[in-house]
Amino acid sequence: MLFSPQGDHVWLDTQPNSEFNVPIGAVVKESDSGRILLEDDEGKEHWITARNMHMVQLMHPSSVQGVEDMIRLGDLHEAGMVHNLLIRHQEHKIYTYTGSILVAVNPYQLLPLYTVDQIRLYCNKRIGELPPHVFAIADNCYFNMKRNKRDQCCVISGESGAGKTESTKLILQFLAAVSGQHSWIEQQILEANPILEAFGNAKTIRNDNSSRFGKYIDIHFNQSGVIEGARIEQFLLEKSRVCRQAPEERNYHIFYCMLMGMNTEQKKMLNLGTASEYTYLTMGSCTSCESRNDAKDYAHIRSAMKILMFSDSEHWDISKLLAAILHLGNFVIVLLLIQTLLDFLCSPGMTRFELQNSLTNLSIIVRGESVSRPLNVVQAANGKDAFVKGIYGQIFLWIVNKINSAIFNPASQKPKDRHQSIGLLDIFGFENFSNNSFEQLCINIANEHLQQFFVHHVFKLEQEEYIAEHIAWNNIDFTDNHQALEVIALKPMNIISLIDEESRFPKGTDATMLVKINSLHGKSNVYIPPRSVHDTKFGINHFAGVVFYESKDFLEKNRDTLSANVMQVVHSSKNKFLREIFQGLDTTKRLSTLGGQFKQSLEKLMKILEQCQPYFIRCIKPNDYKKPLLFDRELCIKQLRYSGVMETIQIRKAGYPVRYRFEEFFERYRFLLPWSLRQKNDTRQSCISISQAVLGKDESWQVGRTKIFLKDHHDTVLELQLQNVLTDKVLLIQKVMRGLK
Ligand code: AOV
Ligand code: MG
Repeated sequence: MLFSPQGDHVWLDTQPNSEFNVPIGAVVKESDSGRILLEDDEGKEHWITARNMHMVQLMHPSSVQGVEDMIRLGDLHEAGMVHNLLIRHQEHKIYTYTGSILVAVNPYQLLPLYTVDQIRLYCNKRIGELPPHVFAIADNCYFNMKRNKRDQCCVISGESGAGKTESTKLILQFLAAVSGQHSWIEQQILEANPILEAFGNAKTIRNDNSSRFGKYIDIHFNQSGVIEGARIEQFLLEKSRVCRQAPEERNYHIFYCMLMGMNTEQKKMLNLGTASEYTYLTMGSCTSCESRNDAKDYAHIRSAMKILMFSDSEHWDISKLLAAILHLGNFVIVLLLIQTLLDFLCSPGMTRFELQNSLTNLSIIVRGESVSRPLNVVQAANGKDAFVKGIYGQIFLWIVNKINSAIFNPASQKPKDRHQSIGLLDIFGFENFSNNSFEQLCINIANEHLQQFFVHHVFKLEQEEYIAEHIAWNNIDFTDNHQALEVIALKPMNIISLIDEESRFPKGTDATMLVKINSLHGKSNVYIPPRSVHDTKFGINHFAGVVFYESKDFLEKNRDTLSANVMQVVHSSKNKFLREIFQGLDTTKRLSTLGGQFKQSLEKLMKILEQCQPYFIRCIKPNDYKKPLLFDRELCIKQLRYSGVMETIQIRKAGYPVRYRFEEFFERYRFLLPWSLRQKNDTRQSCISISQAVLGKDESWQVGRTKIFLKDHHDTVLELQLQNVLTDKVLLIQKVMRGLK
């Protein structure tokens, strides 16, 4: 390249061989004899002379200005992609398309993008008509549900703190607004969130409001597109957090909210103090969270509960159990007989003797008979924690059921009036902490499943269909995580099933489990065995990187059992609510383990998703410090790379994401057929005529054997034309009618 004049934009490649460093964008600031001064995207200056000129390349104009849809980038490489997101992020343009897939960069600040006016603006617009926005995705979901009479789903992915939950809430807010009724049910669906987040979200080091459970919200619409009801499916709440938190992390929000928000009298009745007084709230040495207002949140939780028909007594019952959990946490087993504590604990309905006995003795059922033996202090403490986790887990399930009973409308399930629905999937994002356990494994497996769903849809199904339809097509390579998923969770003797098998085996330990996994998967490139026989950490090569898991406590967490006598206490407790939340749960008879249940619910979810027309939102976390306007290129490149955005651009650029069967296409767009070409009885030819007339002969749509294949923007053009023609028709009819009068 020749020496560039001032103002030229270039790519600067300073570290060609480092893994996550790609050329950075730069602008020529000065140019004098034989050398130029560059300022790169991060504000750093570089002098370039003839000797290192090979590090510099001219930038394509599309990259200089940035593009709304990455398939329009002239520089179609990682550097181009990350630079595009970076310059847009600096201008608060956090949304960018890749075809119809939305990339959302977390702004970590409130932007004026979500006002009522913005909702109105995005309502009933095709993708590409307005700047990229999460509302545009929501609107297209809604539009396609009505147009295609098909259930839709929105799969929102990204690592912890990337913005999945916020995006989900925004989509819900949009759908509630455009479905147009401003009714009670819409308000109820929206208000389910603060309750679920209070009980299922917590501050972690990655995210001040981290979802510690997965959720799938299915919103049901009637034939006219009005919201009729909804249903929430939950996945695997991280129960261990109730008893233990890592440094700088908190327990579930609800505890802190309750302690900050309850009035003195209520707190006195429950014998409650401040958060710092409770072992279960102070394990992470962090009881407050800068970005949250616990007292204010409590007021919101209370009002949301009222909207979702929680009675005052139900709320009080929950509060009593939450208080009991906090007191139990402070309860040192050797001081078991401290009168005041026990008196308090008895108040929710257990007798002191029963509780003391159940926490300090272990009952096991041997050949139908219960055998009891005393526990040592450590075992008793573990038993207490298991009890507490059990109570909290059951409260959470009870709350989800309660919410569902308010928002679910059985009428929407009638087969005749088959509902149309939009499902929103918001799970816990991929996690890699310094210490990872069974919970992280489950979370990361869920993310593997989602990634596979994405790969399957965007790459596999699409390319298979081109071949089946005889479309001219050059195959695009993509990274498939199918093999990893097979080893971890799908094929016989996969890692999860080995953990499960060992959990069912009474003599199984974390060590024997590791031995089995090593012997079966030691040589696979997905599994990384512990370094020595004394090492208890194993690694898994996930699509988003290698994660090392501490195998200690895996089996206990997976078994997730409560001892028989704790269950006995619960069932004979005088506390009706405690009995109610455990109703139907007999853990001693339960066959399925936690991992087993989770696997089952994930597989069920994948089946539901497969029935839907999917939309994808890829959330990106721009930095690890939760800071606005800070864009860590390396962190972003990593996320773009593992989520397959680069390959997605290639396939979306080359491919045809929109396709119709000829009959469908003709039925919808027949009004666009020029008069001169009508009345032919050949649907295929009519489709071609419509496309030629509306899209142009030279445009890159294609005709397959049974379908017509279009680019995303073709769909937009067709829909806009159709709207115009139909409006013209209405105007014409109105004119004729007026003439007749
Ligand atoms: P996550 O759902 O992807 O993480 P969240 O949606 O909870 O992440 O986002 C984390 C935080 O980022 C939020 O609490 C907001 O402060 C901020 N944020 C995200 N999106 C926006 C936005 N559009 N506008 C303003 N701020 C935003 V996890 O649940 O941890 O995987 O398990
Ligand atoms: Mg979340």
